[in-house]
Amino acid sequence: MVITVLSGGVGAARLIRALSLVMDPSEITGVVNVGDDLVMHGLTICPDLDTISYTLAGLNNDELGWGLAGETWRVMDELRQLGGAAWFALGDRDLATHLYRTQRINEGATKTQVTRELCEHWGVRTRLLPVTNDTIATIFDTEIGRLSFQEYFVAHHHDVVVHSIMVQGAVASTATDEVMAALESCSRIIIAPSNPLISIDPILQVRGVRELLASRREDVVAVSPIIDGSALKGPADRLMRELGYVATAIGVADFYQGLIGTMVIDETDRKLAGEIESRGIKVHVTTTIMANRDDARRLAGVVLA
Ligand code: FO1
Repeated sequence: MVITVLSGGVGAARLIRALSLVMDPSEITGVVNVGDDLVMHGLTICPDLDTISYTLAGLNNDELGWGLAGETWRVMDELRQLGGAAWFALGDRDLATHLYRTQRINEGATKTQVTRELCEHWGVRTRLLPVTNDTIATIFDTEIGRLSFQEYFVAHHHDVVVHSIMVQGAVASTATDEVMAALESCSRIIIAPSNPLISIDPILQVRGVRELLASRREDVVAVSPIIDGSALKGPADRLMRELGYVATAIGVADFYQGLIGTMVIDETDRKLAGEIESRGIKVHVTTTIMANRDDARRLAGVVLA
């Protein structure tokens, strides 16, 4: 079976790693959010693509949840002493990735090409595709004004009230040919347990993606990132409440209404299954927290069943 996974960062990385336990990793394509991408110190940084590729290569920093294992911070320490912008921490090893990507982009390569080169270098067999090679940027209108993604997420620790979210550039963007071909030809599309509003929505807003999913609705399976009313990591539950959704698997089902045929929810949320099914969505209940390899295998099995 060939599958495509719509992916944010950590939640998607773990799901793809789980799927790789039960199927050939080269039959998985990750279509990855680039709405968090930024240019800092002149370097092009793609946090979600890097989180997934580092995780699949076994190089990820588990403690931080981003960046590389065994990281050192000498460049950032020096930069801080100079009074430079060090709030978005780029580790010494991680910097090499951004330097390489930026060099290749300056030479005329696309993010798609650079991602392929990096994955080949790290021995990642899953195909990772940025959803678009156009520039899109997730922007927050908040109680303290307009913030870029990383200003909201890192500088303000996602602890300000959000009034609305926009994906700048999305209307004029197009999904790459590789992305559209993967979405059209795979036997199943999986929406990873990533934040629906800030990780998956920017992918859906890229021209062509939403319509494609709607036309293949019966083949689309979403894994809920909200368990018992909370997100495992990050601000998904808070943002859903602030933007008028119920912060449960039901809110997730409402957000994906018309795009998915099946939803996988956690055991803890079994009581919500009937209400989700009443929206015309099939429900599978299992342990969605991947605390060990057995959990990961079980979830992967359910998603592929
Ligand atoms: N997250 C933080 O909380 N603090 C940081 O300083 C930080 C730096 C950083 C550098 C490179 C990178 O790829 C990711 C980084 N992240 C950092 C994580 C990132 O902000 C978020 O995980 C994603 O954008 C949300 O998916």
